[in-house]
Amino acid sequence: MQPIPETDLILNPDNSIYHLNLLPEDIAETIITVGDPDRVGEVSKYFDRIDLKKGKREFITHAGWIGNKRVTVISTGIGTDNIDIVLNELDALVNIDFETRLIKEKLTSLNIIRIGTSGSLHADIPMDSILVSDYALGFDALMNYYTHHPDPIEQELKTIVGTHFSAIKTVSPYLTAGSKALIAKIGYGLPHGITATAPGFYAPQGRQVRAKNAIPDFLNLLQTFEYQDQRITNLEMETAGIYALAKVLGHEALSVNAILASRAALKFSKNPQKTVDAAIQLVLERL
Ligand code: R1P
Repeated sequence: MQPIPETDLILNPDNSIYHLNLLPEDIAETIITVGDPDRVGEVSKYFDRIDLKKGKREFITHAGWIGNKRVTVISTGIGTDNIDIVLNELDALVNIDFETRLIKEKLTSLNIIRIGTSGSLHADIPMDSILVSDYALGFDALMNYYTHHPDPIEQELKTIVGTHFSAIKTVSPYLTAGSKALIAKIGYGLPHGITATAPGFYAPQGRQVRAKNAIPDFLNLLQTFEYQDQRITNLEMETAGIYALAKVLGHEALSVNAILASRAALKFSKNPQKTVDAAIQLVLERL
């Protein structure tokens, strides 16, 4: 095995990983990710003890304890391009020996739980509800750059989804399941479905403001997809990258979505902070 060159795995002078600015001992095996850097403190304020606060760019990290459990919360910023950085660097922190630059013989599997905000696609998913992603469907291009192997169920769903969205020529949507263990532990009793991950906020999520939308039917296509008991429930910008890269790297991942917008009712939440806080408390109680 050849050491990973310093151009492929960049470390800072203090041996911390390049973007996250973290040392291997800084992170727990349970990681909460949030998009908004300001949400990190909204999570860690519920920790019994905080023993680390670090950050660089949009990647703010707090680590601490809830009872006997060590937990890390980190912000990813927006989009699956940032997820590429966060997932690879979290993985390197546990699975690469920074001294030898070799992959460790014994690999560590992290539990990665996203607490994000999202818009629902259907009138029966109420505003301010908390929804769990059984699957994530990526309309971004991140996974074109990685070798990944959908399991038979993922492949079947992916093929059916591909036919439904065949009018969209620019991408071939990728589909990955969330961690069954984390869904059972944290997601029980909550509405659930397929989360669509978009590579932008406006036209890529079917919004029309001033720039003309090239796929005016996109929202309707999302809303009308149905296969067996699965439908696309909500839209956001990170979950597909998290699910797919976690799977490639051997980690467990779950996405919990605070529903702040209803694309069916054309309304936005009157109390988004309260809904996000409810999602945070629910996840922390069930960890
Ligand atoms: C867009 O406003 C951002 O909000 C959603 C989207 O996925 C995107 O990141 O999630 P977060 O609130 O977790 O950032």
